[in-house]
Amino acid sequence: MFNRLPAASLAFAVYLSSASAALAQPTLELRDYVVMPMTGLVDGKGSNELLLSRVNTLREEVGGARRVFISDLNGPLYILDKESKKFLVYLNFNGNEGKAGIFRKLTIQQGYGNGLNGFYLDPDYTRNGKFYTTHIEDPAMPGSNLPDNSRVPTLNVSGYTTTAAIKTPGPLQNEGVLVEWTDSNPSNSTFEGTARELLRVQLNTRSHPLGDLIFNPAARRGDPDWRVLYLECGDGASGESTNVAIRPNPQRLDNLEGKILRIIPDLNEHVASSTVSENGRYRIPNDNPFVATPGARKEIWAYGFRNPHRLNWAVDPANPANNRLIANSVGLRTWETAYIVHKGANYGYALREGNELLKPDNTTGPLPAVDKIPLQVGDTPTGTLLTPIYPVIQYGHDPKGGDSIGSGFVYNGKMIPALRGKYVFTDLTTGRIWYADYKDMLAADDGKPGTTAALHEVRLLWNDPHDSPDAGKKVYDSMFPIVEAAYHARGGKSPKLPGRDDLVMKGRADVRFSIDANGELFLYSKGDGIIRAVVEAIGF
Ligand SMILES: [Ca+2]
Ligand SMILES: [Ca+2]
Repeated sequence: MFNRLPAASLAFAVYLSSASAALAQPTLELRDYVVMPMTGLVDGKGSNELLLSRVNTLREEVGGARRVFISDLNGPLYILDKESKKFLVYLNFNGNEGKAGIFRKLTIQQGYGNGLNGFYLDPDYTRNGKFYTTHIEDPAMPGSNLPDNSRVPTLNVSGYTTTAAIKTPGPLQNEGVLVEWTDSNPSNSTFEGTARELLRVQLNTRSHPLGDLIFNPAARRGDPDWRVLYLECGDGASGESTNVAIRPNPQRLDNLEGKILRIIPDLNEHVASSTVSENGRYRIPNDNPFVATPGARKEIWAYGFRNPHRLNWAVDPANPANNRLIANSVGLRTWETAYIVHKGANYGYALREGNELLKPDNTTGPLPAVDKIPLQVGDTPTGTLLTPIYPVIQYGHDPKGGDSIGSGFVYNGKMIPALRGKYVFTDLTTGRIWYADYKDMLAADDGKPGTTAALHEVRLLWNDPHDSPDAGKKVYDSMFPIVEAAYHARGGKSPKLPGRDDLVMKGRADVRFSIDANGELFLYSKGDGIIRAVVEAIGF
């Protein structure tokens, strides 16, 4: 297997022989890809300000070759030229007082998911110039909630109006906003065109907001899922609240918190098989599971989640019947989880955490003998009993595991055949990486809470550019020391990495995977603001 490695220096060869045991274990080789423009401060005060760049998504248009789109929660949506490695600001969402961007009430100071939280290109972007974003606003901030184009005159806002926020029971703090953008010339690297607010949702707190969004990459023109948008809304931290007025929000079908939603953003798409939403801005497919349930939000596709902040589609090129939507959801005190998302299914939170019972005091225990959850639409549960659906991946809050699952992908790229059919994912806090065989995940989706996919630890091989030239590549147990070294090399002054960590008190590695249009993997961290490419897999 070692002959797949690039030519090594003498020092590396010596190192390799002493580390050959480590390399016999699954190892991903990384190469630094690009350094994000710094939007944080090396001597920042709050935990968000300390992050050198809150890089949050990397997307590439279908058929794209020369550029990728990269978003930073602090406001910028960039286009990166893949050849020159130059960033151009495509749109800037941060229009806080004195800032040049679009949204006056964008909130970025506190809360991991606050700011420009979600971004996804329409599958037909290259032709129609459409893309979708989610961002978080604090209604208490000064200024209008209408977009300000005074510094972006090519954004035409003449017809723009906001929508009534979809109601959420209980005390409220922020609002999540979904916007459709239409660039009249998608071939250049500047934005010129229009925007439409599609949806606005009330959120109980600044935690677990409206966030990730995705189109089914396997859907083609004419398919029922073509240009149908899946998006997730976290529970606004309602489910862990001791306030009984909001604790059931992830279970209640009359609000959007703790849900995965499915809508048709374009009013002209699937007209015969859908109805126009309450606010008139998008369509709801007729086959959504709760369109006929009185009092239920028709946008809901699945529910009972805490913070399903990363969605991805697992695509099996050999058998499309195996294609699944996967949600990675951050746990409360005990379990990190990945779920296969099924239409209409109840994923249990806040009555379950992982494959255990979650009690009102937020500790977990064994499942009840009769494992049922009542259907609840409004204030009180109904008499209808449902069986909750359990995770296919689960790991515990432990320094060897983590306490905050990041994103994951089933690899379908060309560059690293050894990774095909494997689901690789991160923990945000510890920076640890694992893989599961996708077939094991499908097998664990069996209705049995006790069966989950086997997890395999993944190590990392990386050449620290700040080491002496002959130091060579080293093997790392996790991304944590890699990010830590790069954070300090970029001038970060915090002795520990920014972000909360209740496990080892060293901060957060804050590492996520993303994929380009070819399915090739990238790892990026908010801590050091660096994107790295996965270039090789050894020992898989
Ligand atoms: Ca353009
Ligand atoms: Ca199972």
